[in-house]
Amino acid sequence: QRLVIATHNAGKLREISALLAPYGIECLSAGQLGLPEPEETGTTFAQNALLKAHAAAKAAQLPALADDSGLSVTALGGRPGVYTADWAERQWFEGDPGRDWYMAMGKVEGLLAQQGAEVDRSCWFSCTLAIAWPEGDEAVYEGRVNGAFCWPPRGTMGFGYDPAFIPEGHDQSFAELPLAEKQRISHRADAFAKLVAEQFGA
Ligand code: ITT
Repeated sequence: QRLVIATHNAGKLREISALLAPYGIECLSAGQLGLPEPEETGTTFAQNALLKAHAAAKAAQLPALADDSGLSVTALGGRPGVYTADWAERQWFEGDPGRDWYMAMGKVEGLLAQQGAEVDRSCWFSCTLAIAWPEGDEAVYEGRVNGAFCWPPRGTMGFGYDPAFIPEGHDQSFAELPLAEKQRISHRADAFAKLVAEQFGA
């Protein structure tokens, strides 16, 4: 079975490939196939995940899996949420597109700091996975992990906002915990458990 992983985010691709490894699925990345990156015009995680999955399935004529995810902060009314990637300005590192995650985390911290030292720092990561087939069928799975926003950022592993997120029940950030632990408890792992139960009979 072949599956296109419809993401241009290297951190996500690494985690998704590892989560799929036990199921004997051949993963092809959107980058490897040279698929275009569709504009994320949706206002919900599900809309964006479906948009990316359908675009890739159609272009590659293969089933495709997309991941739309983000960090929601309680005291900020759930922001940045669907706009988590947009809060980081695009940067160009020697010709490679990238984003300034430190700046984006600092923006969250700046807004929290305005609410005073006693501000509620609770937040959660959401992950919505969409799988689409070239014929147009689709399915959606949602996952979540609760935690606290920490400042300054800690750790060098993971990607995106990992250094500023301390999952519930832990003292270390997602960027300090071993990847195996993140893969056990993350929003992505939560959504994956639902996906594999239904799609891969695990
Ligand atoms: P694709 O659309 O190509 O998959 P993207 O980075 O644009 O890549 P999103 O629109 O879903 O993806 O943005 C989600 C952002 O949320 C992502 O760029 C990260 O900064 C953040 N994020 C999601 N999951 C995360 C995780 O496990 N750890 C840290 N940050 C995460």
